[in-house]
Amino acid sequence: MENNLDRILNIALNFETGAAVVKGARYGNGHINDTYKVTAADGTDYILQRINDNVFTNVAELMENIVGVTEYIASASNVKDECLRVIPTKEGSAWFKAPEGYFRMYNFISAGISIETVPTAEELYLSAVGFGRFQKALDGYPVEKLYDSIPDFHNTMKRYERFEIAVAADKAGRAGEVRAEIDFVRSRSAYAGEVVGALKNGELPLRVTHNDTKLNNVLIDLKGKRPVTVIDLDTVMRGSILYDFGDGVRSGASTGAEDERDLTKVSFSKERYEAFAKGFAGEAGERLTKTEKSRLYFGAILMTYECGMRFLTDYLEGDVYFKLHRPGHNLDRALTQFKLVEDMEKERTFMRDAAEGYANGAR
Ligand code: ADP
Ligand code: GN1
Ligand code: MG
Repeated sequence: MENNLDRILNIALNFETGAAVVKGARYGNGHINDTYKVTAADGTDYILQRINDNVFTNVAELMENIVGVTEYIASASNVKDECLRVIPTKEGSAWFKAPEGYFRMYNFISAGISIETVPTAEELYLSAVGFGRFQKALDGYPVEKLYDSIPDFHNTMKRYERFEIAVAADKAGRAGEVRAEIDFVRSRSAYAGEVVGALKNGELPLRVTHNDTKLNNVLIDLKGKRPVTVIDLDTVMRGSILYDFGDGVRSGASTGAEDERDLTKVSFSKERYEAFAKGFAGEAGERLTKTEKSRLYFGAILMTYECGMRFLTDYLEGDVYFKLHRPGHNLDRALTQFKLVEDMEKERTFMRDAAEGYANGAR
């Protein structure tokens, strides 16, 4: 749903900004929420978001998670300006319910930007350092305080079951044209149970993880060559560290965009994988268990497989989840992910050695 900009400004007036909000525009490239950059009469910028309540069905719990995590991180930081803060409504609530849906406001962090293009190895390294530090920063966070904002978010088994249901139902009448892609997912169904099983039997520990560590969810100061802030905290929940490592690689180590149509431009970059491994495992590696260190690399294959399967499922279900900018967008996205999975499968040894090596401080 496109929200009318006048309404957006009106909604912004309900939040505790220093001065009244006077202008605003759509902002960013997220696939889930509707994001606006708004500016108050005193020149201060804010982020106003309509929360996608189709995806996040319990907004109160979602915002309790985010308030808890942002306050925890800010309390330990000396650069408060660079910390994500929830701006309350004038009534003191963390969200505002308008007829259009649920809205929230954040301080606008201008010290860094979201990289939306294919990153250089150095840029990806910086993003990895950012996500690695985020992981460390939340190490002591009381997990019992966190709600599952999306239950089974990275339960790849459940994702696989839903995929098979979507194939069988074929709601959008598209299954016939994507037989090869359906076969691709089926032929690798064994991936789906690997991490879920290891978490269940205790081989891998549950940690507080971000779960959506894609490149544009960390703001980078390109001039200062440093990560500034990890954003998009909707999915901070219990998870495996493999997910955070994996999604960073998925989104950053491709030579093409996530929705590139020319698949000859899409391949797995070993150089950028190495950069991500160095940054992430270099920051967070020390505290990892032996099993985590040795299986970190598999998170990259799993997250890419899972994400491709989610795009394909959404295509089969008639494009009900991810934001689209053109017809066939979800299928284009699925195809890039499957190409990357194939590439990564040929590089398992290299991937494992690099991630484990950096995690052990031995590379
Ligand atoms: P989505 O869940 O839709 O991905 P995000 O929270 O990631 O939504 O926001 C979308 C984009 O808006 C981000 O990728 C980033 O570019 C920008 N953004 C979000 N929050 C902030 C913020 N506090 N300061 C600056 N930019 C932000
Ligand atoms: C979504 O919200 P955004 O755009 O950062 C999605 C991720 C996917 C990603 C693929 C809550 O991330 O899980 O990996 O798109 N977020 C949610 O680009 O589903
Ligand atoms: Mg985002």
